[in-house]
Amino acid sequence: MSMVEERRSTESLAEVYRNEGVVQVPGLITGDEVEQIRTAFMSEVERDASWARDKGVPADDPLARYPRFIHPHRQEEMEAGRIARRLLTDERILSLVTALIGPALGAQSMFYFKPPGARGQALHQDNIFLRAHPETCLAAWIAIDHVDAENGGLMVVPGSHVTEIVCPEEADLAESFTPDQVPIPEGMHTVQTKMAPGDVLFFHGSVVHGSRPNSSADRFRRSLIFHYVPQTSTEVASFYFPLVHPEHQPVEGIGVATGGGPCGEFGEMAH
Ligand SMILES: O=C(O)CCC(=O)C(=O)O
Repeated sequence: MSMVEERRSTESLAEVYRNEGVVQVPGLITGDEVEQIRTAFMSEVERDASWARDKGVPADDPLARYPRFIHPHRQEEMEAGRIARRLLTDERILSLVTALIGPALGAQSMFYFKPPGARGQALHQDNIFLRAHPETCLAAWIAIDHVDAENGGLMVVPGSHVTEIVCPEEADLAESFTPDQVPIPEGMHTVQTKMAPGDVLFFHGSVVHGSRPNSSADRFRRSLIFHYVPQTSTEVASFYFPLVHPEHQPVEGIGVATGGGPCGEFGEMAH
């Protein structure tokens, strides 16, 4: 079965997710909302992006002017932050998240601008960072532009959700702005996603995924990304606290994952 699900029944989405660890839902967010998100984040990054700098990005790198925003939902003083906060617990997204992993908590928001010429992000698995235990995390990757191979759309390895977390090797820094890369699991292969604005790609915390550079002349590849963890998690890495409850209730009983995890201190930073 294809990971792009045209039929909108929740059962069929959940079945694709169970089999592949990844499922793409077309048109979940409306064109007007996408436009509002794009405008709010662009005006914010063009106003002041100094707080969002990624480590080790040189001043002449396209990502220096357009750094990704980490946890914008915590910055309610800016319009982009209020939008991220609202969408993190939006019913359309959350009901699918719940169908895939059960009742969930918001753990992270991110916005990638990925302008023309920007490097991508080497293949990785998200739960090495979030360390949600005993289950895993789930990403909801919302396309804000048309994304494809040329502008560095996401690549995923369907089926890799059943693999363990693998400790990363060194990535090629000419292609990736992050330094770590995991290999493609044996017998599996990457699939290049193709998404339209408003499509949402949901994927499991063990799914190997990443992206190549934006090699287009003039096409941004913007995406708003959320990460969720099951409410039944007993541990999550400290970087993701405070977790966001869908009804904005206090979150109790989830501990901070300690001890560095199997591959060292990946849980103390964004990914
Ligand atoms: O959008 C990308 O290029 C990478 C994003 C990613 O890896 C993630 O959301 O975990």
